Amino acid sequence: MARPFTPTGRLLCGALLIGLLGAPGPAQAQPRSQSAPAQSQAASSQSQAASAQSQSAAEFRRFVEGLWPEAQAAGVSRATFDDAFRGVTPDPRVVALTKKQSEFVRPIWDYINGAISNDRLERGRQLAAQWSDTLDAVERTYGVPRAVVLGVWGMETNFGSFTGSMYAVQSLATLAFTGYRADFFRKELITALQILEQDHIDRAVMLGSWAGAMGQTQFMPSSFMKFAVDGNRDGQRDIWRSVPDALASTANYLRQQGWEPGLPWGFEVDLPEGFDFRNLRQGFPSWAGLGLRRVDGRPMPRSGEATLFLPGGANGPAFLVTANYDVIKTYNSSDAYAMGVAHLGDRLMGGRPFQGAWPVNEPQLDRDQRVEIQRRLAALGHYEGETDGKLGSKTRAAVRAFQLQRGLVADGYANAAMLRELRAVR
Ligand SMILES: [Ca+2]
Repeated sequence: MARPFTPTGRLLCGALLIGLLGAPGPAQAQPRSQSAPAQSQAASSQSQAASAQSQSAAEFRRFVEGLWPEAQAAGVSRATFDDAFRGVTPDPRVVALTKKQSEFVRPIWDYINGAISNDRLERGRQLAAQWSDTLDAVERTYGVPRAVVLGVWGMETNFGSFTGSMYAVQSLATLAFTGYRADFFRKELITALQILEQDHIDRAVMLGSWAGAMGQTQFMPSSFMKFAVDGNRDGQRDIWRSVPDALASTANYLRQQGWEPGLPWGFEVDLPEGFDFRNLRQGFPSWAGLGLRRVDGRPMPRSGEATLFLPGGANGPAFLVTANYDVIKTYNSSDAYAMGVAHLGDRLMGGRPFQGAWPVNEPQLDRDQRVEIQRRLAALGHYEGETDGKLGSKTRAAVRAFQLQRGLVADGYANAAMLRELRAVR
């Protein structure tokens, strides 16, 4: 999930993917500082550690008890509450993962190449065949193509092969307790308790990622409540163990987020010689009129609008993306993730690898340099987002505004050359 990630109704992807993406979220979120227990100078470091641990355990118990009024107000019984927290302590693995994930952002092509391996394609094709009837039904009911549903399933959990083994209540309680986006995770924790209260799933099966994203396609508890459906009509919405439930729930999620049936997410295009990069958003017929061609040789759609997207700059692969691409980004707002979902789905349907050449030999910006680009764009009045070093659509728009103002090729691409341009502004 998702960066400037709006903490409502969104999903989080699996811990592995989040680690690669540097998503979700705020590098600035810090674990709550623990008040140090009084220690004598003579105390050994071992007993200090033990004392800190027991202090922390007591604090955690107070934190859990402090949740009770909220849980009760949400309709959770005391029996469910006690059972949910039985034996639960803060999970140090969760804390470690929150610190790990925002350190490094891989180039989009590295991420996509890593995510779409031959093994994953093979597994995806097998499962697409195995679940073909289910996918037919999902397409008919929700109007979301199987390619996209399979793309999410593959990117989130490698088609159910790594759904996460952490008890969701423990992960969410750890995050809420340590203060990592505490308000968001506290609400998700209360919702997780409601899921147990309503007997949707047993505690022993309520497993997921470090961030509490659960099941085959990694729904947060709030997304489970809003969007999970009973795909196999057995009376349970089991996104953990039932593939039909998980696939139907994912399609329902995408549809409810605004998926427009019949509109592609987008596709790769060839740009004509002398293309004017000041063009950004047009109807498909206008794009065709400007000389853009799909690399797969198929005709341009007759209707619908699309935005030109150049994730590797003017010389890299070019894409036209639609409002449905933005719907994929409600799952996880990273472009690398959304392109991964879209492209994995296309490849599973027989599509070819990207044809354009990524700038693989270009030196990569480090975090300080990415932050500097944002800071300089902000100083010039082009950028109002966070200076977090995460180069997303806001940064791209700011780069583009700067390029247009300076008469540069307006590809919105932030790289070392762009940083040099910004540093040269007097
Ligand atoms: Ca079911």
